[in-house]
Amino acid sequence: MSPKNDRLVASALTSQEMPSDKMSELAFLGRSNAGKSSLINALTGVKMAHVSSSPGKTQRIHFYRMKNWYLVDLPGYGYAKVPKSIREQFGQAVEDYLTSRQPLIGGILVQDIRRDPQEEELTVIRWAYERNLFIAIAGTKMDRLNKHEQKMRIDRLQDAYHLEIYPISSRTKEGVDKLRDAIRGLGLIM
Ligand SMILES: Nc1nc2c(ncn2[C@@H]2O[C@H](COP(=O)(O)OP(=O)(O)OP(=O)(O)O)[C@@H](O)[C@H]2O)c(=O)[nH]1
Ligand SMILES: [Mg+2]
Repeated sequence: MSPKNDRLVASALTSQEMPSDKMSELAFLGRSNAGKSSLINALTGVKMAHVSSSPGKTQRIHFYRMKNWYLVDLPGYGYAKVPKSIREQFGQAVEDYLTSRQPLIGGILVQDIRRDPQEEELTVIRWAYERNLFIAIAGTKMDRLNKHEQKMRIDRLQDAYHLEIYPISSRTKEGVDKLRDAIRGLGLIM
């Protein structure tokens, strides 16, 4: 196993394949290509999640061991080029995970700051509310916008979600510290 994967403890599709020690889990989820894996690597300072050169590569639920929790990288939804049968299989796995996984305490919904929320994002938020899970929005790829556009997009997502928006660039590391602090605020030690 390569050093970057030392923390990967499970790549699961079914609950039987997931860790059974009941340590808290925080999930990173969002549309394919939104920048989940890049954000995970920027937050942890470890190149542990695979950054896709072509989107739709994360097709299993990956569990990475942190000090007192598991960081969970969920497959990105909404990527058309992944065959439908596979898409449905991991779509179901993600839904099962988010709606019934007991150690799950919350999610970071990762979304390209330039995009508006769609049906899938709102569904995810509803699941989180139904279970009283922590949820925050990480608006990625801020480096793609100028200052004026950045402000417009942050305001827009704030209005759409009514949740805390963490504007982020995994490329320049802007905003990464602030999100890391929020995660620490949940009692999760990086
Ligand atoms: N400019 C810029 N590009 C980014 C940023 N974050 C991610 N990217 C790029 O966006 C593409 C997708 O990034 P990933 O981190 O693999 O996205 P993902 O959400 O994990 O994608 P899937 O695993 O396919 O669902 C890659 O080409 C990244 O280099 C960012 O903050 N700024
Ligand atoms: Mg990924």
